[in-house]
Amino acid sequence: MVLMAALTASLSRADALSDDVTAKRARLVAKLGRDTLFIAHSAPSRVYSLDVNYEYHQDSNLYYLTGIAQEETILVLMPGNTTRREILFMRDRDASREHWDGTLLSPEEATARSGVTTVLRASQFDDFIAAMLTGRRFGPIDEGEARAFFTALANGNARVSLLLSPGRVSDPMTPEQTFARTLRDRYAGFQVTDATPHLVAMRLVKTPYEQTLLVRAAEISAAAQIAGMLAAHPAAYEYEVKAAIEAASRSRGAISWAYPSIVGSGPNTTILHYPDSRRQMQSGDLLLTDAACNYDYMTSDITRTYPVNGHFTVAQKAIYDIVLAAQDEAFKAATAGSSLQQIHDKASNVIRNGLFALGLITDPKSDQYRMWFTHGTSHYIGLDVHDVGANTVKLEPGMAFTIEPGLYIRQSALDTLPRTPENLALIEKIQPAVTKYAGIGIRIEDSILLDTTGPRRLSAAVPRTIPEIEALMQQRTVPSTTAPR
Ligand SMILES: [Mn+2]
Repeated sequence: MVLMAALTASLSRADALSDDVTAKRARLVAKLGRDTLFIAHSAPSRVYSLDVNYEYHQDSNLYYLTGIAQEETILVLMPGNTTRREILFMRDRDASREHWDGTLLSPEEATARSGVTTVLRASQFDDFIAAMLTGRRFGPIDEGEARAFFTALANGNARVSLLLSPGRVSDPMTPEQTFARTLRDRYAGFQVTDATPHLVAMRLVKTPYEQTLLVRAAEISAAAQIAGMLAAHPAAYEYEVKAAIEAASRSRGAISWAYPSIVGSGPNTTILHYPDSRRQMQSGDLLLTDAACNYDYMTSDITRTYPVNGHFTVAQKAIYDIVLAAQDEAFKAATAGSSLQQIHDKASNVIRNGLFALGLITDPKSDQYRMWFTHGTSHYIGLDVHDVGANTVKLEPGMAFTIEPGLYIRQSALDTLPRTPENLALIEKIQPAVTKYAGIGIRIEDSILLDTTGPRRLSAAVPRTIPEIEALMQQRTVPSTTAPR
């Protein structure tokens, strides 16, 4: 019975993935047009050192369209074809390679997972492209099948659509841009177009299947955050909390972290992406944990900040209350028709007034608050933790994002101000408050799914208010000895 039930559950989940990605491709095909050949490549593997690679992570857009996390995978869409509008190129099977690196998907398995029925070998891809871009048949794609594209090519108005979105500004050329140049050099009769805007628009609104994964990713991450809270105590090291968080995620089936866990105590709470986690915590410290998991390629994003001894100081409470109030106000603004920009504006207003009341700025209407609130309030989440989409997009049900105001009081923020007369006057006025609160960094971050009834706080299970946090911290079993380890 139990085995049967498990098998049925895993089969229906595979069906749900296959149905989801098949529907996504159908929507993309409808946007592309019949004169188009669309190509999406998998992510390359990345070397960690010598012959060791980083854990492989599929390109988000390719995963979005296929559900396939295997290297050397290429998806081709030909919307004008009579029947075979979708073709998948998969890495060639190779028994000796599979002995080292793991089993590769068979064509049947690739079809079952992705719903793409035409599966060819990756080694055939170059010949396939040469045939298509010169109007010749290749395997099952003959002249009748591809007539719409071949006609467009002969008329010089075919399109080859790629995911050309720029990488980081510092990257010279993405592999996709290099590929586009090669195609232009070798073949003619088409224009290269960028399909990225279509993918961005589609990825912004999560499908029902994606929403179930997102909810689960947040549930697991919430349990992990609580495990972190229970592992924190004076004399423990930051890495012990990090290990507790990541163990809780992995043991619940998460693939990995959604981003490297940020676990910083004391002055490290003011470093936005603190990477080290080597410090020994002390009574009186705050601990900031920004950590969440990747569950089946869906990410969440949660941050909590709490006192390692279980009790906030008066100064810590003062800053915490501002950030919490900003988050509450932002949450109220997270409705359909609003935008991430508007959410940020609401949160910023609370932050401005709170900082002014504590003497940390002198003008709540100015940009002074940016010395202490050094990032935005929200970003989309999804396949990527900082998922695609602009902050000005009108929010609608199915969109998912974070709400994460934060304040980071650092003496260096004053020390690095240009010594203008205005700044010198500002420094003189706020230095006492900065001294009082220096070293306090607080961020409160939840993962939000906007559904038809309003914003849902997917990470609500993690204590967030001061009484909730202090109550949970009472449940810790703190070691009685604090001998060095
Ligand atoms: Mn975030």
